[in-house]
Amino acid sequence: MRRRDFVQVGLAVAAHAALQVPATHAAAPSRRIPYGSAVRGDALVDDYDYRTVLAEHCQLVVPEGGLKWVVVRPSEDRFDFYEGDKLLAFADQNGMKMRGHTLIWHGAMPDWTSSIRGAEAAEKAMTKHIHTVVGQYKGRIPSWDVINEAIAEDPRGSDYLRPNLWLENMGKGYIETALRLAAEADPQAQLVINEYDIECVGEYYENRRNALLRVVRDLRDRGAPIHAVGFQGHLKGQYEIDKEGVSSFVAELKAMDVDVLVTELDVIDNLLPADEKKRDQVIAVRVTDLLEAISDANPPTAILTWGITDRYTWVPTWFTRDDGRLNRPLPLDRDYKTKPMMDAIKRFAARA
Ligand code: 9MR
Repeated sequence: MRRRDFVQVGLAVAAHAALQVPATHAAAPSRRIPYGSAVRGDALVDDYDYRTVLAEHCQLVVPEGGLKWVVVRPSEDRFDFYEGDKLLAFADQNGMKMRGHTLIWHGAMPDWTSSIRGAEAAEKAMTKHIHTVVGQYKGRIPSWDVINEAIAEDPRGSDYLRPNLWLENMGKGYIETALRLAAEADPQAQLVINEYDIECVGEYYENRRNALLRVVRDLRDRGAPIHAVGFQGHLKGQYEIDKEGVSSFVAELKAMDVDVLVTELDVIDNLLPADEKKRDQVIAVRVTDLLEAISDANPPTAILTWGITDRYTWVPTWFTRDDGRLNRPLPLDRDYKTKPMMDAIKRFAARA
């Protein structure tokens, strides 16, 4: 990247005034699928090159952590929108849209929530949270991951939902309640159920797709506001995409008038070849296979990767390589150079 192409701006983080980089290619030509990335709030402030590549490549951003309960709800009575506002300011200044992630998830919950007991208290806490957070960004965050990772790890029979605070206290209906609360707070927003491990070949993945279909069908039967399913897309590079399984899953959703999008794409590469060229090729193939399989039935409304550069990724937290080489799960390398994964996404987004 040539720094002199961009106007250096000073940092005045508190006012969120400094996150702007000069106008680039952020505005999406109409009819292409918008591409975006999860963003880390600290790097957004500290790393000029990071801001620049985000502005250059993305039409969408989503906070990797900044809108989770543990950040937004330091205590029962306090809401902290510093991180959300900071990213929204960056998005606004650079002609991007922002997605919201996430309202209801078992992870990243502050300790104080573990004392919530009983259906009434849980619904009260859920109502306050969703009304306040979605309300705060009404008309400004057009798409929300309302429900994240609700499917049981290994769904069987009636045990197809993952245990969490909400299921334990409110029963299965917590999903419908959360969606209705989000729709009340912003009737225009796209409301999404977001899920992982629904893309690859094998019974485990098939069971998880079927459980998710069951949830969506039930919501549709009850007239609940569910607009889209998010494929997180944390692909394990060693597994093939179930192209037929994914297409028929997306077709069944489409028949219920439910869209799909890709929300957290990356390719976990700890078991892929050491050779970087070979590794990058496999990664691009997996990404293309997933995007094609989805689009064969219904093109995704958006494609987001869970980070844009290998410099900032969650993957090594769980999937370091035995050979000591660094992970390469994202579209740009650690020096912000484009990899085949980015080419695959761009080709795809433009074609659609
Ligand atoms: O990438 C995120 C990581 O930095 C956080 O520590 C973690 C807990 O908040 O969440 C990670 O993001 C997860 C996302 O919110 C939901 N799907 C799986 C993602 C990767 O673990």
